[in-house]
Amino acid sequence: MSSPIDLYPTRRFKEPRLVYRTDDPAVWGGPGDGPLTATQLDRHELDGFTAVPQLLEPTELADAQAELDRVMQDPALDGDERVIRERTTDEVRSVFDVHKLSPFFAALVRDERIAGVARQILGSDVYIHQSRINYKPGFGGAPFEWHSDFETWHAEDGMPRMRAVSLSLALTENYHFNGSLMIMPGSHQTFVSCVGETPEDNHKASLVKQEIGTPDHGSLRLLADKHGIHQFTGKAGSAIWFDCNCMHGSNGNISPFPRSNLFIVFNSVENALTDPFAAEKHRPEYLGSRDWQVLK
Ligand code: 6CS
Ligand code: FE
Repeated sequence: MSSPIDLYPTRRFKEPRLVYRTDDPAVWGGPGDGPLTATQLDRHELDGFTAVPQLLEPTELADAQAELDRVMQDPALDGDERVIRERTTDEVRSVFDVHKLSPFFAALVRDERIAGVARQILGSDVYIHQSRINYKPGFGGAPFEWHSDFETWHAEDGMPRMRAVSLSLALTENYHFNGSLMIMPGSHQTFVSCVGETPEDNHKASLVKQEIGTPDHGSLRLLADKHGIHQFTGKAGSAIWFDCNCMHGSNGNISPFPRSNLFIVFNSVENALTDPFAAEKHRPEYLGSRDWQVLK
């Protein structure tokens, strides 16, 4: 498979670079294409995210939380590589492929309130690039360092363009003190070319603590000075749509309350993966799907 021209070179130069986003809007569809209004789409283009105060009805939320508990305790997943554990406590940090592991989540991601918005934002049919539960347990859930998801998906998975959007759906309440998501609003317009080559099988380390593909402090300071930092809080059942190139991260969780979110990445069918742009080989299917089906 050959790769198209690399608009976003990363992990290649000795010094970091800031690169303007090229030709890829955050919003590809219009108000007639789905549930979001023109005002919401305009804000999404400017900020790179859209908050939804209540995506799930109470009964749906109760079912989703029961399914979360079932997946987290499923003995069939013992030793499965799709289960990532915290380095120090051995507690579950993430479970990947939840839309394949759970018929409940498989149906949920196809719901018009979810898939319909993804199609509207991306202006095309979509498929699931990656899905996961981020569990962030209480008493020691570790942080996620500042990063752009697109940087990793471009470098390690071969995602050519910025035409992917993520949904983070809160399954427990996200307080400001239990490691909730922070985004720099508007940062999706700038690509930070990161320093450092991709080691072999980098994902085995990066999913516990990302070190390669995290921007240098100077670039982060520039972006934070320009855009500020927004911290999301919300009840269980609330959600955030955010662009693949948003600069984001989250603190550790020393509170007793787990911060568990369902995280689904939708990619446009017109943006399917090619060879990785900065890695020897692409990552496994559960991290960056190549064997996908259009979401119907
Ligand atoms: O590896 C991934 O696909 C995602 N996880 C991490 C920790 N960083 C990049 C991306 O968000
Ligand atoms: Fe991320």
